[in-house]
Amino acid sequence: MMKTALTIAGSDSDGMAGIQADLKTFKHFKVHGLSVITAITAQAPEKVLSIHTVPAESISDQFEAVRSSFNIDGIKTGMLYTANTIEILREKLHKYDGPLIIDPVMIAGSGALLLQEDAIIPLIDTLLPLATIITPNIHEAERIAKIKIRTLEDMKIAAKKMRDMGIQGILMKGSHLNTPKITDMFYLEDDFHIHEKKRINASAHGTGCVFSAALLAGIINGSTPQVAFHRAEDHVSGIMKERALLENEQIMTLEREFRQGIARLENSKGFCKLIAEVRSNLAVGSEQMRSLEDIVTTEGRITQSYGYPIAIGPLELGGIHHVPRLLLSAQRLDNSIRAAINIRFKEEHVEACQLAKLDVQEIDRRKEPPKNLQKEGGTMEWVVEEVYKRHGKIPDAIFDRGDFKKEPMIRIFGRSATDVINKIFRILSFL
Ligand code: PXL
Repeated sequence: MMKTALTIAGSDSDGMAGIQADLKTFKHFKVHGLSVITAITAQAPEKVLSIHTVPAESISDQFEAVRSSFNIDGIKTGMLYTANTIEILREKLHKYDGPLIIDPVMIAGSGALLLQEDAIIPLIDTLLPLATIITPNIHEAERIAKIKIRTLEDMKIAAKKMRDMGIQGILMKGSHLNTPKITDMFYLEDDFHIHEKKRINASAHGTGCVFSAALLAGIINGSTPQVAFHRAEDHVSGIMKERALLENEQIMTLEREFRQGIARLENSKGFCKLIAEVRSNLAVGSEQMRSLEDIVTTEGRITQSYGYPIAIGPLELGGIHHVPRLLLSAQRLDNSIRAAINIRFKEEHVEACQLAKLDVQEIDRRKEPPKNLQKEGGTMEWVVEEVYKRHGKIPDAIFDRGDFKKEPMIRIFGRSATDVINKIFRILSFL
C-alpha cells in the first residue's frame, strides 16, 4: 500500500501554496495525498481577492471521510483561518497519534490575513501542543513565543519557550531575519540542528507550504526528522533556484531554448536508446558564458519512464554534472559552441554519427594523466582540450571507449540546443 499524507489547509487558486502545493509535494515524494480544505482563497502570487471559509460540517465530513477509509501515515495543517475550524480540528487531532506537522500560517507574503486575529490564541493554546513538529517563520514564532526575535540566539530562546509550552519539535525558518544568509533551525530533543543557505532573490510564495509538506513526506517515508529536514530544505532550494532563473530575462531566453530542446527529446521514443547508463543531460549557455552559473541544465538529468525520455528535477544553473563542464570547456575554445548532450556509446551509434556526416573524434580516456583525475571537473576539460589540440576545432561528436569503472560515452556539441537536437535526430535516422 502506498503511504498516505493528509493536508488540512486552504486552497490557493494560483497553485503555488496551500492545498495545491501540498498535494504536488506529496506526489513528488511518492506519498498519496489526501486533503481537507478549510478555506478557499481567490489569489495570485501578489494579491488575495477574497477568502471564503468552508462550512464547518464540510470540514468535519472531509476529515471523517478520509479517516474512516484510509490509514493516514501523517498529517500537516496549513491555513486554518477561523477559531471554529481550529476547534473542530482540536477535537479530531487529539485522537490522532501519527506524525502531525503544524505550519502555524498567519499572514501571506502578500500581507493577507490567513488566520483571523481571534483564532491565534486557540491555535497556540489548543492545537500546537498536539504537534510533533511546528514550522513557524520568525513572525509566527514571535507571536507564539511572545518575544521579539532579531538574532539566532533569540531564535533559540524562542524555541526553548515553545518547548516549555509543550511543543515537541520546533523548526523555525529564519528568512525574515535581516541576515545575508538564511539560517533555519530545528530544535528537537534538546538539540539544535542548523541549516544555512544562500538567500535567493525570487518569490517565496508557497515555499513554506512546500517545505512542511516535504518534511512530512520524508518522515512518512522513513527518514529521521533531521534527514527529512535537510531534504526538505534541498527541495525548496531547487524550487527557489528555478524561480530565480525564470525571473531573469537573459536566462529566460536560454530557458525557452532549453525547454524546446527537452520537449523534442521527450516526445521521441527513439531517443530512449541513446540515453546513457549514467543518464543523459542537455546543457545550453550563451556566447558570453564564463562559469557553470551561466549554463542551464536539468538537475536530475534525462532518464526514461513509460517508454519515453523524461527530464527530471528543476531547471538548474550552476549544475556540476559532466555535460555543463564539458560545454564550458568547449565554449572556452570556440565561443560559437553553446549546447551539448551526452549519449550512450555503442559502435553502431558511432557509425550512425558517421553516416549522419558528423565530424566524429575519438579520445582514449586511459591516456588521461593521473594527476588530472584529482582536479574537480578536470576530465571533461582534458577530453575537450586534447581533441581540440589535435583536431584544431571542436567537432560535432567526441566519443571514448571507457576506462575502468568509466562508462564509454558519446558527446554531441552544437551552436544551439536546436542544432544539437537536430544532430541527435540525424543520428537516430541511421539507427
Ligand atoms: O504560505 C502560506 C499559505 C498557506 N495557505 C494558503 C496560502 C498561503 C500563502 O499565500 O495562500 C492557501
